[in-house]
Amino acid sequence: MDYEGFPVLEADEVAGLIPDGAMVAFSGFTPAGAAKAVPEALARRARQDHSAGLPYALRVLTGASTGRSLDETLAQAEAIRWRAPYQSSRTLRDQINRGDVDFVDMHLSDVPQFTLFGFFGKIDFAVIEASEITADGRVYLTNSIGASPAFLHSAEHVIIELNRGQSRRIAEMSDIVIPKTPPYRPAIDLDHPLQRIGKPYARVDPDKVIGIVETNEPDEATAFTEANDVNKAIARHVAEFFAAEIACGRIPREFLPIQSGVGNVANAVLEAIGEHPDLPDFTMYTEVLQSSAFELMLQGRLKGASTCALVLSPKQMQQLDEQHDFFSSRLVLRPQDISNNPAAVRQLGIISMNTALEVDIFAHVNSTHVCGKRIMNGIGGSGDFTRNAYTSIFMCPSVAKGGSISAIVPMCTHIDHSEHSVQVIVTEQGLADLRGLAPKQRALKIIERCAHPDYRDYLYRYLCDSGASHIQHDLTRCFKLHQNFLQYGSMLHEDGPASEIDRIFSASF
Ligand code: 0RQ
Repeated sequence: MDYEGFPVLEADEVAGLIPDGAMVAFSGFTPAGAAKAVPEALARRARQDHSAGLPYALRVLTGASTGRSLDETLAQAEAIRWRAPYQSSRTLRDQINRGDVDFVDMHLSDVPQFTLFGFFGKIDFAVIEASEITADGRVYLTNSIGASPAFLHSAEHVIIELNRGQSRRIAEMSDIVIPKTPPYRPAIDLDHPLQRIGKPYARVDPDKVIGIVETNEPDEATAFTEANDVNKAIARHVAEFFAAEIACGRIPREFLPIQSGVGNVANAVLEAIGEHPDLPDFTMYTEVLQSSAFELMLQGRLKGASTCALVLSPKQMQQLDEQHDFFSSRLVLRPQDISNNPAAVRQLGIISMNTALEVDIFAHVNSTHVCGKRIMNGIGGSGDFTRNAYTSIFMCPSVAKGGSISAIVPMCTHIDHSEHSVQVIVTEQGLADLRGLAPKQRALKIIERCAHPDYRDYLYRYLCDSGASHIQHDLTRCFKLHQNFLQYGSMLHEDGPASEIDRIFSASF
């Protein structure tokens, strides 16, 4: 049997063609549009080979994180040897942190050009989910574009997962372009988030397509919980900040396009922006469009969005299909080198909002490594947006793990975003606008506005006792809070900073 001249294969047949050690590039940017059947078949093959005493593990490349059937299933089968550029799977995370899997944590906008320039080496196979492929090699992608156009271009062999369960009409929202190679690369012609500059399909050389695997599965749903009081407080501070910035003319009256990270804090912030009476209808230029943004679009508050992936509930996906005309004029799906393009971010004046694990008193941000060692997910697109944003914002609860961890620390144990790129910090305690402030003023403001009251005195004293210098640090105890946590399970252990707090803080700054 064939489809448009391409052989139709079973997923297990495809798995049989992919040898141990191969570099496989899968579609997927979050669970949206991720390959599903072939990774599961590869996991089955890995288990069989392992029980026969044979090695089987792959080098796995994707657009970003993926659905459960990709990272989690492959990781459980111990079928991943090397992984880039981002992940959020519990099993894979543990394997990376044990040193069993090599993980390359990188800016998502770089993935397509790393692929095209050969920086990852040879891409042996690309496994790409599509809603349609034509005999002449046009590939219509599904709920994310990610790095799939580059993977289709660069891979030696291509397998298409033709997913009948995904709407074919999503492709009408796609705007796909592969930028030319330097030194012949012109500027990206984007004056507005919704401007279209490409085609609704990606291209593949038909001779490279070794087969089609037919599937019929929706994307795996991402669970969001209702916003809690902490997230609501963070969201309120952000919305109030925007209203004040517009009122004093630092953000134009018509607002600027917003980038918003994924997760519960981001959902709460978008809801708060939507509800704020003084904030105008707005646009987004972002990498993931998630459920709260979709609802705001239905309400008319979100006028339009450029994104790389659609992470919506099954009900919302159905609405998207049923009200196609409404959404197709308001949504553009782009490859990640365009959705996250640092030049476009500067050009369009994007306001970036991302979540931090920890922030230090001088505004360095750690988004990725707990205690500087254990990776959580990866930097993702946060750096693509932060560095060139019109205003860059990082948000997080002031404490984690029931108060045993302070998110505000003297010195971050790993730095993803430096003080030079970070402009505003927000916790449920308040918001610190750091623009134009020297390090000492920054530290005072972050401690006063963002730190949890239980940690404030300790942080003040750390600053004061560290002596005069441009950035005030005491290298003998800058990681004391982290050491306490590692040793005693709490940063505020009685032998640690808590017992020091009774010393009266009386320094002058
Ligand atoms: O742990 O799940 O065991 O309870 O970290 O923290 O508060 O639920 O927040 O889900 O938004 O994740 C930075 C990881 C935040 C995420 C990070 C523990 C905390 C909890 C999760 P539990 P929350 P979130 C767009 C942009 C980088 C990529 C990025 C992320 C868990 O936002 O990966 O921005 N960002 N991409 O208890 C130890 C601390 C901690 C801590 C929180 N200081 N120390 N544990 N936790 N702070 C997306 C893409 O790029 C596709």
